[in-house]
Amino acid sequence: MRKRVELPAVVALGSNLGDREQTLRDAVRELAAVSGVVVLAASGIVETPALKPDGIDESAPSYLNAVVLVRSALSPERLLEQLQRIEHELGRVRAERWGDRTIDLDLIDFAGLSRDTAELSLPHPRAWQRAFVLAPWSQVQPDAVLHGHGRVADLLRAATDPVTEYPARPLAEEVSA
Ligand code: A4P
Ligand code: MG
Repeated sequence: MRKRVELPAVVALGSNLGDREQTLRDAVRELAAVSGVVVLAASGIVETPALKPDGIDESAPSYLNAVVLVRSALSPERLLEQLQRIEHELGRVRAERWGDRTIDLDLIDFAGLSRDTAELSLPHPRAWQRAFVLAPWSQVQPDAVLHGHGRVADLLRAATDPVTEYPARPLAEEVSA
C-alpha cells in the first residue's frame, strides 16, 4: 500500500459581504469535505475593519476572519486549487484587488515550505503583519511560528490593525456535522 504523506497547513478565511458567519461555516464544512484534507482545529471568529491597499477603510463593510489548521495529502498547489474552487462555489466574484468579497481563502503556511510563483507565494507574503490573521492563528495554535518571520504571538504584538472577538458557535462544529 502506498503511504500518503500528510503535511500541516494553515488556511485563513475572510468574509465581508452577505451572511459572513454562515459563509465561514460553509467554507469550513467544504474544506473538511475535500478528499485528502483533514481539518484539525478552527479558531474563534474575529471582526476586523477592511484593510485596503491605502490602509484601513472604515466605510467598507467589516470582515469576519478566522484560521483553520489542516493536514493535507494534497500538494500546496492542489490545495490552493481546492480553496479557489470553494471560493467560487460560495459566490466569490473577483473584481478589484483587496475588494469586498463573500469569501477569501488564503494559504498562509504549508509545512514551512517556500514558494514564489505567479499562482502561489508561501508563506503568504502579507500575513506576518496582519492581526486579522495572526490573532486567530495564535489563538488556535499558541506556539505557532510563521516560517521566515518568527513566533506568531510576537508578530501579533507588533501588528497594528484592530481585532475584536466575534461571539459565535465554534466553527469546528461544522467539521463533524
Ligand atoms: N496567491 C498567491 N499566493 C497565495 C496564497 N498563499 N494563498 C494568488 C492564496 N492565494 C495566493 O488572490 C489573488 C491571487 O493570489 C490568486 O490568483 C492566487 O493564485 P485573490 O484571492 O484572487 O485576490 P485577493 O485576495 O484580493 O488578493 P490578495 O493580494 O491575495 O489579497 P490578500 O493579501 O489576501 O488580502 N481586510 C480584513 N480586515 N480582512 C481580510 O481578510 N483580506 C484582504 C485580501 C484584504 N483586506 C482584508 C482582508
Ligand atoms: Mg486571497
